[in-house]
Amino acid sequence: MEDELFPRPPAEIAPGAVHVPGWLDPPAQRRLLDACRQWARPPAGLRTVRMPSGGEMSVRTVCLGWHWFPYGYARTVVDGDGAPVKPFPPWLDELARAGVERAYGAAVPDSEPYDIALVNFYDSAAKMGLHRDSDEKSGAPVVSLSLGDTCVFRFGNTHGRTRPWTDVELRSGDLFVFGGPSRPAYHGVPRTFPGTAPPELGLKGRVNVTLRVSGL
Ligand SMILES: O=C(O)CCC(=O)C(=O)O
Repeated sequence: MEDELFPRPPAEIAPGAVHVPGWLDPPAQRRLLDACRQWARPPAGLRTVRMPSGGEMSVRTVCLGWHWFPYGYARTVVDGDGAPVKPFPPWLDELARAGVERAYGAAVPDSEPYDIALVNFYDSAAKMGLHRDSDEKSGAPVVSLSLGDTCVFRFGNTHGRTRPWTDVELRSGDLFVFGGPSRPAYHGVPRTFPGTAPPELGLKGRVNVTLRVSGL
């Protein structure tokens, strides 16, 4: 953060939606990326998600704790190799709670532990359409951590995929938390900026880790 020419202060993008630039320092980014690389291995590793429409998501994903498929959660990779989903490690719950506390200045208002991680890998062409995270039964805030290439994160409204929205640049190490009235907001990633990852991270592309409470 201190290397920025123009400092990027934390910002509330919408009620309950907070962007904290540079929250993870380079060693913490490295540790999280190393873990993502382990999680990406089979069985129950990185996969391409096929939508009910027949199309494929351009992002590749691996899940921890609960396996997300369109549109639900399971304990096995029901739309892939069938293997049990990898466990959600307790340190990710601690990281999620620390993220909420940093964003809101207060502890998570929900006592259930974080128990789902979706790890998304974006190559230079990958993007994610506007959608809501609505398959969880808990209203606890979603915690998003970015690694590697910078992206445009589009944070919309709770009514539909149309404007108004706010485009936020998420860089490696940034934290974004959305909860409260913004928990059901549409959001997506219309583009990344290939080649913008910090060279010392050793990542070509972008990785996003979203942490959620399933309520299941
Ligand atoms: O990659 C991102 O920043 C957003 C990911 C996302 O929206 C999701 O996993 O539902």
